[in-house]
Amino acid sequence: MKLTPLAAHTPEAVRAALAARGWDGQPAWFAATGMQSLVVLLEEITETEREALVRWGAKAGADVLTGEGWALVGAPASRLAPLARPDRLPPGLERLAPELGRFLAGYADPPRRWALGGGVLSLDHPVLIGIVNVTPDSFSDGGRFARLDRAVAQAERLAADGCELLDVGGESTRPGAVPVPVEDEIGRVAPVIEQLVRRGLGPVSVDTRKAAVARAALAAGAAVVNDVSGLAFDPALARVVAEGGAGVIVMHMRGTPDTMDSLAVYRHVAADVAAELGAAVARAEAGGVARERIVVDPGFGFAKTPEQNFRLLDELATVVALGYPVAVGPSRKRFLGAATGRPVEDRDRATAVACALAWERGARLFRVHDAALAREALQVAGATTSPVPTGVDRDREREAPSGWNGTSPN
Ligand code: PMM
Repeated sequence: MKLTPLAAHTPEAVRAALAARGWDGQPAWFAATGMQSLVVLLEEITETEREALVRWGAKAGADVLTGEGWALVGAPASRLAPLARPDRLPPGLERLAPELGRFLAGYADPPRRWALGGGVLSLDHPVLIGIVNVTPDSFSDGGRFARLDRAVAQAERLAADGCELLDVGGESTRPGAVPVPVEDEIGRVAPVIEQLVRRGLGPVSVDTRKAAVARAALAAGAAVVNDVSGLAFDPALARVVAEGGAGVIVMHMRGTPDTMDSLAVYRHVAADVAAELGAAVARAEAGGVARERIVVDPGFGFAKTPEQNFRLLDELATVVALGYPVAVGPSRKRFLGAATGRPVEDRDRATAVACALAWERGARLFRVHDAALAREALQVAGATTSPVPTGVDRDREREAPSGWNGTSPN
């Protein structure tokens, strides 16, 4: 007998082992994803539900750890799947099916496209978002690109270095930054957006929390609104995005740039951020924004201590499990300085590493100041871990009539 432990952090090793033994791509992929071990934390459960889970766990061979009002359930995805099917659900666990079904469906078939205003971005590879700051006081570029021509030159360099979206921001969100009146913010971003679109450097996103700025930016040709407040700052913004047919990035933060540092208190940072992003997504959808237009961002550096940022980076899967494409913006941030001791102008290598780690954990879009280094790191990461494994026809797989993940609640 010969024993070989296989890598189990992605389905790839199992899929390849099955394919090498004659399995077709599609069933091999199904079996491999079904074998992946998952852990879910259930909270606010009743005593009856807890007892039903323990009974089910003993029968199904799943690990169930419980306490008052909570349970941790660990099992291969294929074993969890019946819990998401109303017809196969053990009595007493009816409340579990819808949410578990949503999670498993998104896990088995993560979003691979993002619909922007006027087009679609494929997420089968790492997508770089280049930062074009037109603030005179941005913490990381000192306002060097405030002038229109410099903003255009910066955008050209970012596009040449592989950025597929350019993010234009006219208001600094660092702690203590002076708020910018709407008219000034429009005056900064709209001419730059217009120029970038005219020169074919787009698509372009606007980094703003304000409906009036977003409206002007969309009129100038922007295809995306990137809101660091997660649609909490301006209640009118979601509707502007919806009516403009734009894409949206809803980022997690708490409070305002002035108050956020005092709000960095979490019970479990990844779980709390995911829950609060869930509320942000609900605001977007309530405003009429279509699901396929929404990207979520955990908001590195916003209302988080360095330690919390690193926990969040490591536990990004909890945010990915919301089922929306995930963008991250670790670029040059303080937590990278905390780990490396490097000043803000020397954090692009650390940024590139953080992006590669985030890709491996499921992020698909990367907002960066320097695209060249991040692109290289992501090329290596993307070549190592791909959401579309070689030898699998994902379109055919999507049409599969059955499988462990035939659990979609829809
Ligand atoms: N960070 C900043 C500004 N906008 N948007 C998104 N989606 N994610 C981020 O992490 C983010 C952002 C702050 O950094 P900057 O002032 O250097 O642009």
